[in-house]
Amino acid sequence: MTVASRRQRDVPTLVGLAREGDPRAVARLISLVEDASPALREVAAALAPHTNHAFVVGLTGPPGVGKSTSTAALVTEYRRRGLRVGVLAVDPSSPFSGGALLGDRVRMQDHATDSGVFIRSMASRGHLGGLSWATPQALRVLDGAGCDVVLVETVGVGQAEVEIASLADTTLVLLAPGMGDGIQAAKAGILEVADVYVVNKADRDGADSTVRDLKGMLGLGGRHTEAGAWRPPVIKTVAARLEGIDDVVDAIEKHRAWMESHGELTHRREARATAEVEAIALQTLRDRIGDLRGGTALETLAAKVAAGTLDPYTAADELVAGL
Ligand SMILES: Nc1nc2c(ncn2[C@@H]2O[C@H](COP(=O)(O)OP(=O)(O)OP(=O)(O)O)[C@@H](O)[C@H]2O)c(=O)[nH]1
Ligand SMILES: [Mg+2]
Repeated sequence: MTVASRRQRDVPTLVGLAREGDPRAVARLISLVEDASPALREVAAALAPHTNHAFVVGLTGPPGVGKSTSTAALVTEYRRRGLRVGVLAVDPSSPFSGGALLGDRVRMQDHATDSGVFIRSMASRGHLGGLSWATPQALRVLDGAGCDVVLVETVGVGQAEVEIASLADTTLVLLAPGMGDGIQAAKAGILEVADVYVVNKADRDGADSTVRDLKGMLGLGGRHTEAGAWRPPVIKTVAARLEGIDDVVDAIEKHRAWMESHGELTHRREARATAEVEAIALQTLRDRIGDLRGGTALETLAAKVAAGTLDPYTAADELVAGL
């Protein structure tokens, strides 16, 4: 049996098993995605008919604010509501994947034996933002495996918030008292990406003033102050004691209902798909340009441009015409 035909047998079998909730099949499919396996195309095609069910919730915020604790608490609440939950923890600093984020795993221990929960850590492989390029595909795997909700946790390191927002249906931004969050939040641009604010560690001093600061800032301007816009609520939680977590889930549900009634959910998902298709198409074009005339076409044209015998636009036209 050739490698290709073995793969053809494997992928549909894996997808079938994943759809039945087999955690090993889910893990295997995510590994294929992460490793950019040649089977990626086939995996994507096999999953497509079974996707667009899961609701994606992104959690971001500064280091140590309680994202992992909140993620675990949200899993508990969603399970209480009878939903199947997937968790993707994306660690921007870790060169490891799969078994990384031991601390997070420990926090997830309660859920480790629950067949209604899939937990996966991913490294971001030095990708500029906090998120791995493989995250959208991994989301599809969890979606295809029948998750009703997928929680994506990533640490807020600048660009990551923007990326998580482009990936999630609802984005939670977590803050905690006494982290200078007000100004930090504004600086990081997270006022633009949050659909729901969570002020965690509300058992600590200063939670109320953090809430006040945030509400004050939300009134100052930005997309949320436009007429008819969604107004992000600010919710206090003590994630470590599961306090306020039901309110967070209610807020997510409200945001979802708002998006559905305003066509925003479709809009967000289409924008996400647009970016994804475009990225794949551009990569394909780049690969084909690289292959042109045994890989020498670009080099030859570039030499002419550098020597001043050809202008760059004409060179680019020639390159494109050769595809
Ligand atoms: N007092 C208090 N501590 C909390 C609360 N939630 C989380 N913590 C603690 O805060 C610390 C950090 O929590 P994590 O959930 O690991 O925070 P994180 O945002 O995931 O951290 P990174 O992934 O490292 O950025 C841990 O020691 C938690 O036990 C809370 O509501 N109150
Ligand atoms: Mg964490």
